[in-house]
Amino acid sequence: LVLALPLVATTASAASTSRMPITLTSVLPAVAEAVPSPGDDFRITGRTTVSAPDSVAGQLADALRPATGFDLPLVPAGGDIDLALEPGHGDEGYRLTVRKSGVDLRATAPAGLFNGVQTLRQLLPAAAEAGAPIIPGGTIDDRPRYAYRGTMLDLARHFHTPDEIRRYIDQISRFKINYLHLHLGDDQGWRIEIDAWPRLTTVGGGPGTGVGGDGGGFLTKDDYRGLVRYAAERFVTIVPEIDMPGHVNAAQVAYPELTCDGVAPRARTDMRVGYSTLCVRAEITYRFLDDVLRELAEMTPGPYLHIGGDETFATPHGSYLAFQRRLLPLVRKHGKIPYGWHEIGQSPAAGDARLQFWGRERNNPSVTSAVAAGAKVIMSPSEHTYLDMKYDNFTPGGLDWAGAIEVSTAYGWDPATQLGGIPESSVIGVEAPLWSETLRSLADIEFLAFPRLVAIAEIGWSPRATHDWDSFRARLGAYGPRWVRDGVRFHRSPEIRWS
Ligand code: TNX
Repeated sequence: LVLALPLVATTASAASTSRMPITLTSVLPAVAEAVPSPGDDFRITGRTTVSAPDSVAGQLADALRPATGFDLPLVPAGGDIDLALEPGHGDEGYRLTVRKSGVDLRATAPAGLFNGVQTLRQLLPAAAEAGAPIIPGGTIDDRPRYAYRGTMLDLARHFHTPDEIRRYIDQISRFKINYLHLHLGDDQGWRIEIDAWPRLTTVGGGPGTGVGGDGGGFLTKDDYRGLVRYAAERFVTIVPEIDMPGHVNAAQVAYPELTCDGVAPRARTDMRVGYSTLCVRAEITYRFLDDVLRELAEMTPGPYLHIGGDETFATPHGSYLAFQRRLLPLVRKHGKIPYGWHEIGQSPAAGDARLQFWGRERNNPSVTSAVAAGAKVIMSPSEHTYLDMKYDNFTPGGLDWAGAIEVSTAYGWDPATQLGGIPESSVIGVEAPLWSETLRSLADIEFLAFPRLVAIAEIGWSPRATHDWDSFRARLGAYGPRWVRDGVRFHRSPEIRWS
């Protein structure tokens, strides 16, 4: 009996989980407002038609067909499921109205329709076999808390292919993540083709350029442009990063003239940080930066160029400030807003730059003064958002310098109050970085990103008042079968009851 009891309890709860009905509030990240109307469920049948602007019609079909098993023909307008643009829903918001007679999705911009489609796909069963194709009745009014909801992928420590990046974009965009920051240069490798400096990639992206000497590779300009386009179709903006003045060993192996003594350093495949620096007093450094930033800006439609600026232990403080005084105006000259790790806030030239706060301290004087002078902040506190940290002592791969981060830790913070000394209005969003020292495959990436990235997505999208751990963990547990369906590897966190 003692043994039987827990077994009975487990069976009962598993059964009740799988029967848990999908409701308007089952969505990840939580919607801002939902008014259920139980009598108004819409049933999709073989005769259901859909209408949508071209920019989202394909996505809609992909979302609805597998969940229903029906063909759902597109009609020019007035379909049973009708997507259309209208004013009043903000840059990314939408209204979804579900009645017995049909479903209306309205948004001001295509990005809002896309977000509504992501919601809609979660309101349907995971697959045609998994339940009746019913959309729960009622109305959702949804919009983001923060305009910037990002994740970062480190291509420098280990290269990841365009195919892997596209699959990652598919998955992150389901949770309304709208920025993908690509860390393209570091001590171990350089991953983006620059015409004016070809050895950056022929040498810096060659075979063996990665932690442990495995991997290597780089994005051609065509690869990069293709990724920008693919991401844009999913309303994700690419943010390219070249980390400077530190984290530049691979560039210096390729071009020894970027060191002060002109001597090529040895190629590095270890995980240490903080030993390399560009030569701040050499003019060639700024010709190099001008070329790199110009070519990056030309192929990047998004507003930001990320210039790194972290862990510059080999650059004396005065040199760091002198360097930023030249670098920050170069970014603006090429028409972009400078974005960097929060250390760039030490520079009086930061102006309206974006600072990515990755610290664990609750107060940072140089961030406070940069914000007072016009800078904005993206919150990536490492003890909550670093996707490369282990979940617990048993996690294969990952690092642990910022502590273990289980799902509840990724969920348990507020971007508005995490960092003191700055007004809430200076925080424009959140980002979860994934450094790749220990990662090789897409499965490695997925395992560390999911489910924690979903916690960060909810912290960034959903209103503060909706944040609730018990609600989040129930919705997350119910999402498991969708990752299984999509072949996404994820951490079956013991904190979550997975269905
Ligand atoms: C710190 S966080 C770094 C990276 C490492 C990472 C590993 C930050 C701005 N810099 O160089 O890859 O730790 O977790």
